[in-house]
Amino acid sequence: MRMETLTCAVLLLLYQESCGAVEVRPSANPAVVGSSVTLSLSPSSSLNSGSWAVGEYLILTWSRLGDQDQVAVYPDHLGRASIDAGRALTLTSLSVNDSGLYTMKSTDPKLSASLSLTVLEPIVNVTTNASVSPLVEHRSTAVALCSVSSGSSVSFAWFNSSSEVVVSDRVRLTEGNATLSIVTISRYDQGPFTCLASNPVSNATSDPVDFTIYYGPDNMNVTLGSHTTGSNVTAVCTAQSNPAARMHWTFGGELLNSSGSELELYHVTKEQSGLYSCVAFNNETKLSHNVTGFLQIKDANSGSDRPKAVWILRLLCLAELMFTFWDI
Ligand SMILES: *[C@@H]1O[C@H](CO)[C@@H](O)[C@H](O)[C@H]1NC(C)=O
Ligand SMILES: *[C@@H]1O[C@H](CO)[C@@H](O)[C@H](O)[C@H]1NC(C)=O
Ligand SMILES: *[C@@H]1O[C@H](CO)[C@@H](O)[C@H](O)[C@H]1NC(C)=O
Ligand SMILES: *[C@@H]1O[C@H](CO)[C@@H](O)[C@H](O)[C@H]1NC(C)=O
Ligand SMILES: *[C@@H]1O[C@H](CO)[C@@H](O)[C@H](O)[C@H]1NC(C)=O
Ligand SMILES: *[C@@H]1O[C@H](CO)[C@@H](O)[C@H](O)[C@H]1NC(C)=O
Ligand SMILES: *[C@@H]1O[C@H](CO)[C@@H](O)[C@H](O)[C@H]1NC(C)=O
Ligand SMILES: *[C@@H]1O[C@H](CO)[C@@H](O)[C@H](O)[C@H]1NC(C)=O
Ligand SMILES: *[C@@H]1O[C@H](CO)[C@@H](O)[C@H](O)[C@H]1NC(C)=O
Ligand SMILES: *[C@@H]1O[C@H](CO)[C@@H](O)[C@H](O)[C@H]1NC(C)=O
Ligand SMILES: CC(=O)N[C@H]1CO[C@H](CO)[C@@H](O)[C@@H]1O
Repeated sequence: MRMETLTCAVLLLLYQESCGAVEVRPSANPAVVGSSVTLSLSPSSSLNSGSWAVGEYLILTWSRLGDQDQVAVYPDHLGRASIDAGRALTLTSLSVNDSGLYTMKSTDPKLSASLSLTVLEPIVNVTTNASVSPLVEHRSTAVALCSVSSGSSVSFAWFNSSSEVVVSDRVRLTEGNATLSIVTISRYDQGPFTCLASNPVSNATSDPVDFTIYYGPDNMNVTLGSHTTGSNVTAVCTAQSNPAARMHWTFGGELLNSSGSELELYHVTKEQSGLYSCVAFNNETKLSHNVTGFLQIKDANSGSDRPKAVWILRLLCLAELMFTFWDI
């Protein structure tokens, strides 16, 4: 007898299921609100009498009389709890309050086992509330708050397009990552941003949040180039700006009669050579920026290839002269 107990204890350490030890195996853990869960005993055994309890509260008791099972369900679980021949407990219509430590106690034979069950509410309706008013680059802070209509143990994560938002000196995640703040926003922060809410039983993503960010004008360029007298010149000015910048042109300090990103000059003369400025203004950021370029206008009849050709001709003449000398 003593020897047997010792062997049993050793085996128990090695392998719990020997020596009449049982463990509780849940069909789901965590389980979802509204669903059912079965807490099976492993190995399954037709124990003669015992009880199931959650915390200190009895759920049901059973005992076998002859070949008849007598099961008594306590009022708190009436209609929701049952056991099968293997003494597995099934609970239906689970609520969050069903979370707890479930213990099976058998009195014949003497055995007990327990399991901590968690019941979670699935996530429903992930929404964000973000400011819809436009933001100004380098000046505004963007804030977006994520919330769910229902769901337990929810954790939040934010995505910028498809990559997860990472915290930096500019980007903050607060309130358990539910709130995203971008301080001194930049033009590259327009998103779309989405919030992923998840718990061990479900997950859901919010509608995308797009920020409207006003910026610029900056990174301006102007293309002028080289032209000949009498030709028509089209110069183009570009700027990064949101909303699009309004543009005008100046030449020698004078405002030109041309507004918009394109400057058109017809039948140009040499006097129109010089520095041209394109001035851009963004009416939302109230910022102005300009870029200057040189427009070169040359005489149409004095082609630049002429002098070169003359020199080559002269060299050829010289060579011919030299060859004539050698021949002599
Ligand atoms: C869960 O328990 C709380 C208090 O502990 C109670 O207010 C609530 O009504 C219970 N919910 C359900 C579904 O039993
Ligand atoms: C989702 O949540 C928003 C904000 O909390 C609410 O206005 C809306 O009615 C909810 N929709 C559903 C289907 O629950
Ligand atoms: C977001 O919701 C909170 C309260 O739920 C409200 O105080 C806040 O003004 C809302 N923010 C925006 C940008 O709508
Ligand atoms: C917030 O998100 C970070 C990853 O960006 C994660 O490491 C952290 O555990 C999250 N915090 C909470 C409270 O979920
Ligand atoms: C969002 O993604 C863009 C493009 O990768 C990046 O430039 C920007 O810094 C990101 N913003 C935030 C707040 O993660
Ligand atoms: C979201 O839930 C689906 C199943 O509904 C699962 O396949 C996926 O891995 C989950 N994603 C995350 C990020 O938890
Ligand atoms: C310049 O523009 C004028 C007016 O649009 C046009 O009549 C003329 O043919 C153009 N000249 C050249 C060289 O394209
Ligand atoms: C400015 O251009 C418009 C049409 O493009 C023309 O009607 C107007 O006479 C021009 N004004 C001057 C001062 O050249
Ligand atoms: C800026 O100009 C646009 C049109 O170019 C106009 O729709 C907008 O109302 C203007 N904004 C301000 C602040 O004047
Ligand atoms: C261009 O910008 C400079 C300063 O950045 C300013 O001094 C100058 O007056 C501007 N020129 C025009 C034509 O607006
Ligand atoms: C399209 C283009 O040429 N962009 C250039 C405009 O000028 C800035 C500098 O002011 C350059 O960085 C851009 O590449």
